[in-house]
Amino acid sequence: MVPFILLLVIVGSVLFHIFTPWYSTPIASNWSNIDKTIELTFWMTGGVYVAVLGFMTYCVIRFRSKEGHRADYEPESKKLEIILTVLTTIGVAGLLAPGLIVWDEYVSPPEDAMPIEAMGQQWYWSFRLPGEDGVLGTTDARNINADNPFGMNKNDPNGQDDILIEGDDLHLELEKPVKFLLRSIDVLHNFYVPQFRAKMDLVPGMVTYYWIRPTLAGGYEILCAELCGVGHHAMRGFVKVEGKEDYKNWLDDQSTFKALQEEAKLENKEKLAFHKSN
Ligand SMILES: [Cu+2]
Repeated sequence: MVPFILLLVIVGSVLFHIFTPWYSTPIASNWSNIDKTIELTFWMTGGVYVAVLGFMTYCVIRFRSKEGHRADYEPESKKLEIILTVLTTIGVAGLLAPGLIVWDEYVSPPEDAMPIEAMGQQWYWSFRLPGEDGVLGTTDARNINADNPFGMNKNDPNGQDDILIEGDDLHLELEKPVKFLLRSIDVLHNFYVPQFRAKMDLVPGMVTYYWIRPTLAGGYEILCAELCGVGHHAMRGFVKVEGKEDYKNWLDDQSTFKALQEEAKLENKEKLAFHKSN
């Protein structure tokens, strides 16, 4: 009965993975290498899994208890230890080495990658794009208030033309490489778009980054992939990958830091006038 159940587990696991209903989403970025490392990990760990269970099945049949037979006592075997050490070393190296190569690519953005800041807080995303100068202005968490939610340094000339997007709606131009700069103003978050095969933690106090080149037009969901409090499940955004023309139209509708500051000033003046007149 035991070997039969073990065999059933092996065959069942393999069949389940062949006919799994949980396929990856279609890939929408240049990171097919990430998929390849996942596949390699899957094949290596899957192979070991089948081999170990197969060996167990064999042992249960081959060495079943018999009247008058006793197991040998062999606490140490140099030969077996060497074989297992070498095999394990090859296996672990095979799992780690491709990942290191892909990681190096992942954090080495091309020169022409446009920086885009994704800012996370409980529990929503906001985005900042460099304006025409192509440079993001500096920020400081101490500057954050209702009129300056990004904590922009008001005196930094590079920040004046920065485009601030407070809705959870980011657009990207097809085939244009982007370097995502990730900033959190409260707790750990993680900027994840499954179709891009890319994610990374946002760590308060530092700026983390990775880059992608969107390769497939369409709308994708942005998820937070790091448990960040009771609203974590609702911390979602939307990214749209589109052609040059549509992207430019969207960009033209967005406001710069300077324009938003002037709006805020005007609003505050109106509020003040309203209070005085009452
Ligand atoms: Cu979260």
